[in-house]
Amino acid sequence: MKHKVLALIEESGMHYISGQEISQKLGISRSAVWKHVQSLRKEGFVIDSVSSKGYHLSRGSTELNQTTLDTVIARSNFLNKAFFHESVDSTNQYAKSKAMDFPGASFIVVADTQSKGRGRRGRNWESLKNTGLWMSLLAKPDINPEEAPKLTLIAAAAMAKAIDEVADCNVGIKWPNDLILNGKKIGGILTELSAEPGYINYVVIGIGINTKKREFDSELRDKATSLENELLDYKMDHLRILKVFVKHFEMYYNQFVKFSDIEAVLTINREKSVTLNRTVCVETGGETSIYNAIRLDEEGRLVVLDQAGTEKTIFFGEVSV
Ligand code: BT5
Repeated sequence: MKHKVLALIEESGMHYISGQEISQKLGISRSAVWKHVQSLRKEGFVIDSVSSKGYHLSRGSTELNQTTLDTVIARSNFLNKAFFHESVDSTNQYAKSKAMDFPGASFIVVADTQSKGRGRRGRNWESLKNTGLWMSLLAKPDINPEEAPKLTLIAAAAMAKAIDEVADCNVGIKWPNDLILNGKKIGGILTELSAEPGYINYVVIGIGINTKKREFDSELRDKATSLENELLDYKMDHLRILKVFVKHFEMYYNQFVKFSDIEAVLTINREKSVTLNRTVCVETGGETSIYNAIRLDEEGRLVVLDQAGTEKTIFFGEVSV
């Protein structure tokens, strides 16, 4: 309930919101509202109160923790639950372990560090403490399992847009799951599926974004970067990125799940693509071939031309440019 009180105070922005209005909206007494406000103040939120006007948030927290994550959830029409941890093996793994405990629920998992962060095909994802945003969404969309790769494109579009807005930059997308800034990787997406023929039990969409200024070790030095490394004026703020991401993600997700519409998502993926109109190496089934990437089709698949000029459609695979 505390985070719902906070969400209402935050939503009123520059204006004050009365204790009466909060108590009516949430169905709790005014003294309960007061107690929640006191508890939020103890957590560092600076909430002014003026007797004739009500409450106003003069300094919110920029820290991502269970309380602030709950505030994000309180505003969401898609997520029902949030888990914040200082450390987990992998947020994807943690989400999967909770999948059956909350039937019908969609939720988010965030951690400060992951001891076994994973990329695709069992690769390692470096996730040192407080150097990036490490998160997973678990959802149970009523779609055909074959449609699930589109969720990666939705996440890529929503996160690229969120970072652009928050950090004032222009993030590129390397089809299908890499986020690129100034030619280097700032983030990646790992979508995992539990499904039966024609039915999705759940899907986990894991996203890692490097935010803090840092040196990467030898293996990553030439290919990885972070927002603070690339953007002089940017100061790490995971909470803002997450809020804006969730807003975009749920809009695209609802449009997709309810109306099978990913037009806006495809437009963003096309506009931001660092893959199209380039020569690409595509690795599928252990074989690597060189193509020219020419477009993303209406299903979000990569259409390429082989050396002989024949069109091929790539459903998934490892693409390097
Ligand atoms: C990805 O895989 O790019 C998907 C990464 C998903 C990570 C998130 S973090 C939250 C959630 N929980 C998890 O356990 N995973 C998800 P892929 O395209 O396979 O790229 C993996 C490759 O990226 C590695 O082999 C490294 O070369 C490189 N890499 C590893 N850590 C990196 C980092 N922090 N930043 C940039 N590149 C990295």
